[in-house]
Amino acid sequence: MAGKDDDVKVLGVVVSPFAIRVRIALNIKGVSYEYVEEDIFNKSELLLTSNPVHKKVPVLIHGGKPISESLVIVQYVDEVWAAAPSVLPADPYDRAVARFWAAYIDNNMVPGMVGVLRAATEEERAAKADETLAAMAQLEKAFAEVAAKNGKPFFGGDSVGYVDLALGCNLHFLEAIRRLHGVALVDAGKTPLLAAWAERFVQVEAAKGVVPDADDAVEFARKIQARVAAAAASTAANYTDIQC
Ligand SMILES: N[C@@H](CCC(=O)N[C@@H](CS)C(=O)NCC(=O)O)C(=O)O
Ligand SMILES: *[C@@H]1O[C@H](CO)[C@@H](O)[C@H](O)[C@H]1NC(C)=O
Repeated sequence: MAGKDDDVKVLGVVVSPFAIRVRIALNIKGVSYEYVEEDIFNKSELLLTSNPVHKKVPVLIHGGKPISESLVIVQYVDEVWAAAPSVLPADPYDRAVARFWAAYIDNNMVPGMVGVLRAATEEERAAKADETLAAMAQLEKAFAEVAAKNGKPFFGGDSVGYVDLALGCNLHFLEAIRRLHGVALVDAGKTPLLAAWAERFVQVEAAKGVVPDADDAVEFARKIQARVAAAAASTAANYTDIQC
């Protein structure tokens, strides 16, 4: 059996929010790992065999054993490298609340954000932006009720936790949307607490070198938009799309 600290590999894509979560979690824990950049338009055999169900990044391979789904991976990392700092809170109720908000981010905020990028019409884009803003308003409220009320800088308290990872990994795409479409989904006017939180998040040591430049997200978003347009114009019935 592999030791706790050896043989850790992450299959990722530099701009993938989900892969970024996992990499920051490993950095928080001080785990060294091999990072393998995937091409999601031309997936490696290792990715296809490690995550045969979804065929998506990230995959964490620990001692030869693959684990998929970013939020599942982050929990695994928190449990295997259990020494502080913790990513999830210790109290069961607080853990449940953190899981609730992480799920909310993935089920409500992320689809809106991705929808803004993939929208076929400006009308659809505006609707998706509204959907994302509604989710952001909920998250602003959640932050106000927990962290800000106690004077804490992060959802996780004094340091970055589960909800911070779930949300913070999307910031470069939110900035890409602002640059591409002029829509501010986190801004000092509408969500002042989250705007200030976002500035703190990217400064955290564990996030440095992992959170990509918004330019890279812009380039990736353009690639995805070109594919969406090509798919719309195509009559190929077997077209299967890439999700991000
Ligand atoms: N729910 C998954 C989402 C992972 C995901 O969507 N990954 C994208 C990259 S951002 C991907 O690998 N897409 C490839 C595809 O859709 O075939 C997670 O949290 O890990
Ligand atoms: C896909 O990746 C394989 C190696 O994994 C490489 O040999 C091949 O040229 C790539 N194809 C494209 C279209 O990039």
